[in-house]
Amino acid sequence: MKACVTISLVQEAKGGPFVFWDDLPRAIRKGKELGYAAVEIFAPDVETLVHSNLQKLVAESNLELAAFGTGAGWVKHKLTLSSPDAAVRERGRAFIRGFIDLAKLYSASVIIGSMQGRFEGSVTREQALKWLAESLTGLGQYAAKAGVGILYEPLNRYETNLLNRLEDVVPFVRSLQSTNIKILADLFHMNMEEANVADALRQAGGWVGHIHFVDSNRRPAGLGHTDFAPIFKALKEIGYNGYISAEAFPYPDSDAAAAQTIKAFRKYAK
Ligand code: LER
Ligand code: MN
Repeated sequence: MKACVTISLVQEAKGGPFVFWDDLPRAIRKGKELGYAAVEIFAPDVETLVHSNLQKLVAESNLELAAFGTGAGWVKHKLTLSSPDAAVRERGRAFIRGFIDLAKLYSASVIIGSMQGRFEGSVTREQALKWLAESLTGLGQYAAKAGVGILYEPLNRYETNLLNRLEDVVPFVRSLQSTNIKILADLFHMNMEEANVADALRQAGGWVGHIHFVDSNRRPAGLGHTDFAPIFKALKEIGYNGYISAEAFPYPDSDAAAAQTIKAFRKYAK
């Protein structure tokens, strides 16, 4: 398993659960210094990253770029893949295709979390899931051609009413018949939705493609009441060897949150 840390460059997400904020060079430097193997970047759009010094910063640091988050497609641009408006869905897919093109350059994956959307008004859950599945199928094919992985992230009930538990997400993702879409298991969302986090991970097995490592209260791992021992035991049992990515509030501040998370990583993941 490899330690990873999140960096957000999205102003509209201020107050959200990301460890480092705004200053990309400093975050990469600090992540490296603390012993992280990789970073996960949450950006407002692809253009911001193209015009940043990302390529040079990543090359110099020798850190891997694990994944790009696309949640800004929702929080900033109000795009979802299950919108009743076909034009919004297409703009949502175009937004994500941009990140897939970028991810190819870094051997990174692309996360689809908040852009899954929700059903409301006269739209049924079945209809919204159908639109979501259509979009994910197309994006899966596009990403497969680029050799990029997609990580689908189930969220808790206050963020989506589509799919909240791994047992529901596994058959949904399987039905897409895509070889490169896996599940991002966020331990904060799972703490709220799963009967037993370790069992849910065990049952999802090889579908687990990425972990958001965070405590019950969304503070860094070790500062809440999640019992991580059985969770890491389950991850080892399923042979998970991917990223364990710190996605938590910068509590008490970014540097301390990053230090706390890698301390917890070393305790549990080894
Ligand atoms: C993003 O990874 C996430 O977990 C969502 O809850 C967005 O805040
Ligand atoms: Mn998450």
